[in-house]
Amino acid sequence: MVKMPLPILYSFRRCPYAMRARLAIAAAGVECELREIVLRDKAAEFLALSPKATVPVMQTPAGQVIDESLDIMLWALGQADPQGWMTPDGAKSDQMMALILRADTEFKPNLDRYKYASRHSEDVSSEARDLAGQFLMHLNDLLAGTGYLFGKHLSLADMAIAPFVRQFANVDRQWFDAQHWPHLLAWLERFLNSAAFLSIMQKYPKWQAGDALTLFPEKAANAP
Ligand SMILES: N[C@@H](CCC(=O)N[C@@H](CS)C(=O)NCC(=O)O)C(=O)O
Repeated sequence: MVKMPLPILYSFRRCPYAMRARLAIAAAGVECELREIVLRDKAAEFLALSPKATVPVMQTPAGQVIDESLDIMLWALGQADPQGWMTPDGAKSDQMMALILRADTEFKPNLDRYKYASRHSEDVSSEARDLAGQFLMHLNDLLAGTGYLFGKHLSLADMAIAPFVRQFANVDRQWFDAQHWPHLLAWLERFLNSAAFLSIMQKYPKWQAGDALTLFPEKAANAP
Protein backbone atom coordinates (compact mmCIF):
# COMPACT_ATOMS: atom_id res chain seq x y z
CA MET A 1 0.00 0.00 0.00
CA VAL A 2 1.31 3.45 -0.90
CA LYS A 3 1.48 5.65 2.17
CA MET A 4 0.02 9.11 1.65
CA PRO A 5 2.29 11.92 2.83
CA LEU A 6 0.99 13.76 5.88
CA PRO A 7 -0.10 17.36 5.78
CA ILE A 8 2.72 19.55 7.11
CA LEU A 9 1.94 22.32 9.59
CA TYR A 10 4.50 25.05 10.14
CA SER A 11 3.62 26.43 13.53
CA PHE A 12 4.86 28.57 16.39
CA ARG A 13 3.67 27.68 19.84
CA ARG A 14 2.96 31.18 21.15
CA CYS A 15 1.34 32.64 18.04
CA PRO A 16 -2.44 33.01 18.48
CA TYR A 17 -3.03 32.42 14.76
CA ALA A 18 -1.07 29.17 14.96
CA MET A 19 -2.96 28.23 18.13
CA ARG A 20 -6.31 28.43 16.40
CA ALA A 21 -5.04 26.39 13.47
CA ARG A 22 -3.77 23.72 15.89
CA LEU A 23 -7.10 23.75 17.77
CA ALA A 24 -9.04 23.02 14.57
CA ILE A 25 -6.60 20.36 13.38
CA ALA A 26 -6.80 18.63 16.76
CA ALA A 27 -10.62 18.82 16.80
CA ALA A 28 -10.76 17.39 13.30
CA GLY A 29 -8.29 14.68 14.27
CA VAL A 30 -6.28 15.26 11.08
CA GLU A 31 -2.84 13.82 11.62
CA CYS A 32 -0.07 16.20 10.53
CA GLU A 33 3.64 16.59 10.69
CA LEU A 34 4.36 19.61 12.91
CA ARG A 35 7.38 21.77 12.18
CA GLU A 36 8.09 24.33 14.89
CA ILE A 37 9.25 27.65 13.45
CA VAL A 38 11.22 30.25 15.36
CA LEU A 39 10.17 33.68 14.09
CA ARG A 40 13.58 35.31 14.40
CA ASP A 41 15.28 32.41 12.62
CA LYS A 42 12.84 31.00 10.06
CA ALA A 43 13.76 27.74 8.35
CA ALA A 44 14.74 28.12 4.69
CA GLU A 45 12.25 25.40 3.65
CA PHE A 46 9.46 27.42 5.28
CA LEU A 47 10.48 30.64 3.53
CA ALA A 48 10.72 28.85 0.19
CA LEU A 49 7.23 27.43 0.62
CA SER A 50 5.59 30.67 1.72
CA PRO A 51 7.35 33.93 0.89
CA LYS A 52 4.71 35.68 3.03
CA ALA A 53 6.64 34.14 5.92
CA THR A 54 3.92 34.20 8.57
CA VAL A 55 2.89 31.25 10.67
CA PRO A 56 0.86 29.13 10.51
CA VAL A 57 1.29 27.56 7.07
CA MET A 58 -0.14 24.23 6.02
CA GLN A 59 1.07 22.17 3.09
CA THR A 60 -1.60 19.64 2.19
CA PRO A 61 -0.84 16.18 0.80
CA ALA A 62 -2.12 17.47 -2.57
CA GLY A 63 0.62 20.12 -2.46
CA GLN A 64 -1.67 23.09 -1.72
CA VAL A 65 -0.10 25.78 0.48
CA ILE A 66 -2.53 27.44 2.90
CA ASP A 67 -1.04 30.50 4.58
CA GLU A 68 -4.01 31.96 6.47
CA SER A 69 -4.91 30.49 9.84
CA LEU A 70 -8.66 30.74 9.29
CA ASP A 71 -8.32 28.91 5.96
CA ILE A 72 -6.32 26.18 7.73
CA MET A 73 -9.16 25.84 10.26
CA LEU A 74 -11.72 25.57 7.47
CA TRP A 75 -9.57 23.06 5.59
CA ALA A 76 -9.18 20.84 8.68
CA LEU A 77 -12.86 21.03 9.60
CA GLY A 78 -13.72 20.24 5.99
CA GLN A 79 -11.95 16.89 6.51
CA ALA A 80 -13.88 16.11 9.69
CA ASP A 81 -15.93 18.12 12.16
CA PRO A 82 -16.93 15.68 14.89
CA GLN A 83 -17.76 18.46 17.38
CA GLY A 84 -19.92 20.41 14.94
CA TRP A 85 -17.84 23.61 15.00
CA MET A 86 -19.18 24.60 11.59
CA THR A 87 -22.80 24.07 12.54
CA PRO A 88 -23.60 26.25 15.54
CA ASP A 89 -27.22 25.94 16.57
CA GLY A 90 -29.32 29.05 16.52
CA ALA A 91 -26.97 30.90 14.16
CA LYS A 92 -25.99 30.92 10.55
CA SER A 93 -22.40 30.27 9.65
CA ASP A 94 -22.13 33.67 7.98
CA GLN A 95 -22.89 35.35 11.34
CA MET A 96 -20.06 33.34 12.83
CA MET A 97 -17.70 34.32 10.00
CA ALA A 98 -18.68 37.99 10.35
CA LEU A 99 -17.76 37.98 14.04
CA ILE A 100 -14.40 36.32 13.31
CA LEU A 101 -13.73 38.92 10.63
CA ARG A 102 -14.45 41.70 13.12
CA ALA A 103 -12.11 40.09 15.62
CA ASP A 104 -9.34 39.84 13.02
CA THR A 105 -9.72 43.26 11.42
CA GLU A 106 -10.91 45.49 14.30
CA PHE A 107 -10.09 43.86 17.60
CA LYS A 108 -6.64 42.47 16.73
CA PRO A 109 -5.17 45.79 15.47
CA ASN A 110 -6.41 47.47 18.66
CA LEU A 111 -4.95 44.64 20.72
CA ASP A 112 -1.57 45.17 19.03
CA ARG A 113 -1.71 48.93 19.56
CA TYR A 114 -2.68 48.38 23.21
CA LYS A 115 0.10 45.86 23.72
CA TYR A 116 2.94 47.54 21.89
CA ALA A 117 2.05 51.23 22.28
CA SER A 118 2.17 50.94 26.05
CA ARG A 119 5.95 51.27 25.72
CA HIS A 120 5.67 54.59 23.86
CA SER A 121 2.42 56.33 24.64
CA GLU A 122 -0.02 55.83 27.50
CA ASP A 123 -2.76 57.66 25.57
CA VAL A 124 -2.56 55.57 22.40
CA SER A 125 -2.43 52.44 24.48
CA SER A 126 -5.44 53.19 26.65
CA GLU A 127 -7.48 54.41 23.67
CA ALA A 128 -6.74 51.15 21.85
CA ARG A 129 -7.51 49.15 25.00
CA ASP A 130 -10.91 50.82 25.30
CA LEU A 131 -11.76 50.27 21.64
CA ALA A 132 -10.78 46.61 21.92
CA GLY A 133 -12.79 46.51 25.14
CA GLN A 134 -15.97 47.48 23.25
CA PHE A 135 -15.62 44.37 21.12
CA LEU A 136 -15.01 42.28 24.25
CA MET A 137 -18.17 43.72 25.81
CA HIS A 138 -20.04 42.57 22.71
CA LEU A 139 -18.59 39.07 23.17
CA ASN A 140 -19.68 39.19 26.81
CA ASP A 141 -23.27 39.92 25.69
CA LEU A 142 -23.20 37.05 23.19
CA LEU A 143 -21.87 34.72 25.88
CA ALA A 144 -24.54 35.67 28.41
CA GLY A 145 -27.11 33.18 27.11
CA THR A 146 -25.35 29.87 26.76
CA GLY A 147 -21.71 30.44 27.63
CA TYR A 148 -20.75 30.04 23.97
CA LEU A 149 -20.61 32.70 21.30
CA PHE A 150 -23.21 30.96 19.12
CA GLY A 151 -25.76 28.50 20.40
CA LYS A 152 -25.42 25.71 22.91
CA HIS A 153 -22.07 24.33 21.93
CA LEU A 154 -18.58 25.36 21.01
CA SER A 155 -18.11 26.60 17.48
CA LEU A 156 -15.46 27.86 15.11
CA ALA A 157 -16.05 31.38 16.43
CA ASP A 158 -15.12 30.51 20.03
CA MET A 159 -11.92 28.82 19.00
CA ALA A 160 -10.91 31.34 16.33
CA ILE A 161 -11.27 34.25 18.76
CA ALA A 162 -10.26 32.89 22.19
CA PRO A 163 -6.46 32.86 21.57
CA PHE A 164 -6.59 36.61 20.93
CA VAL A 165 -8.67 37.31 24.03
CA ARG A 166 -6.06 35.37 25.97
CA GLN A 167 -3.37 37.61 24.50
CA PHE A 168 -5.36 40.73 25.40
CA ALA A 169 -5.98 39.52 28.96
CA ASN A 170 -2.28 38.83 29.47
CA VAL A 171 -1.25 42.43 28.73
CA ASP A 172 -2.61 43.52 32.11
CA ARG A 173 -4.40 40.72 33.84
CA GLN A 174 -5.37 42.87 36.83
CA TRP A 175 -7.13 45.43 34.62
CA PHE A 176 -8.80 42.68 32.59
CA ASP A 177 -10.13 40.92 35.68
CA ALA A 178 -11.51 44.16 37.11
CA GLN A 179 -13.83 44.84 34.12
CA HIS A 180 -17.50 43.99 34.26
CA TRP A 181 -17.57 41.17 31.73
CA PRO A 182 -18.29 38.10 33.88
CA HIS A 183 -19.36 35.87 30.99
CA LEU A 184 -16.20 36.68 29.08
CA LEU A 185 -14.06 35.92 32.15
CA ALA A 186 -15.77 32.57 32.66
CA TRP A 187 -15.47 31.68 28.95
CA LEU A 188 -11.76 32.53 28.88
CA GLU A 189 -11.14 30.56 32.07
CA ARG A 190 -12.87 27.50 30.61
CA PHE A 191 -10.84 27.86 27.43
CA LEU A 192 -7.52 28.18 29.27
CA ASN A 193 -8.24 25.11 31.39
CA SER A 194 -9.70 22.99 28.59
CA ALA A 195 -8.01 19.76 27.58
CA ALA A 196 -8.14 21.04 24.00
CA PHE A 197 -6.11 24.16 24.75
CA LEU A 198 -3.63 22.46 27.08
CA SER A 199 -2.98 19.75 24.50
CA ILE A 200 -2.09 22.23 21.74
CA MET A 201 0.33 24.17 23.97
CA GLN A 202 2.95 21.44 24.16
CA LYS A 203 6.49 22.65 23.64
CA TYR A 204 8.45 21.48 20.61
CA PRO A 205 12.07 22.17 19.74
CA LYS A 206 12.78 24.28 16.67
CA TRP A 207 12.40 22.17 13.52
CA GLN A 208 15.21 21.61 11.08
CA ALA A 209 15.43 19.48 7.94
CA GLY A 210 16.34 15.90 8.72
CA ASP A 211 14.63 15.87 12.16
CA ALA A 212 12.51 12.87 13.11
CA LEU A 213 8.80 13.42 12.39
CA THR A 214 6.82 15.22 15.07
CA LEU A 215 3.23 14.06 14.79
CA PHE A 216 0.38 16.39 15.69
CA PRO A 217 -2.09 16.06 17.34
CA GLU A 218 -0.30 13.85 19.81
CA LYS A 219 -2.19 10.77 20.78
CA ALA A 220 -3.29 10.87 24.41
CA ALA A 221 -0.97 8.79 26.57
CA ASN A 222 -3.81 6.48 27.64
CA ALA A 223 -5.39 6.15 24.18
CA PRO A 224 -5.81 2.56 22.98
N1 LIG B 1 -3.34 36.54 8.71
C1 LIG B 1 -2.32 35.60 9.13
C2 LIG B 1 -1.49 36.24 10.22
C3 LIG B 1 -0.41 35.35 10.80
C4 LIG B 1 0.64 36.14 11.59
O1 LIG B 1 0.68 37.37 11.53
N2 LIG B 1 1.49 35.42 12.36
C5 LIG B 1 2.59 36.08 13.02
C6 LIG B 1 2.98 35.40 14.32
S1 LIG B 1 1.70 35.46 15.54
C7 LIG B 1 3.82 36.00 12.14
O2 LIG B 1 4.12 34.96 11.59
N3 LIG B 1 4.54 37.11 11.97
C8 LIG B 1 5.73 37.13 11.16
C9 LIG B 1 6.95 37.47 11.93
O3 LIG B 1 6.85 37.85 13.10
O4 LIG B 1 8.03 37.36 11.36
C10 LIG B 1 -3.00 34.32 9.58
O5 LIG B 1 -4.18 34.37 9.98
O6 LIG B 1 -2.40 33.24 9.50
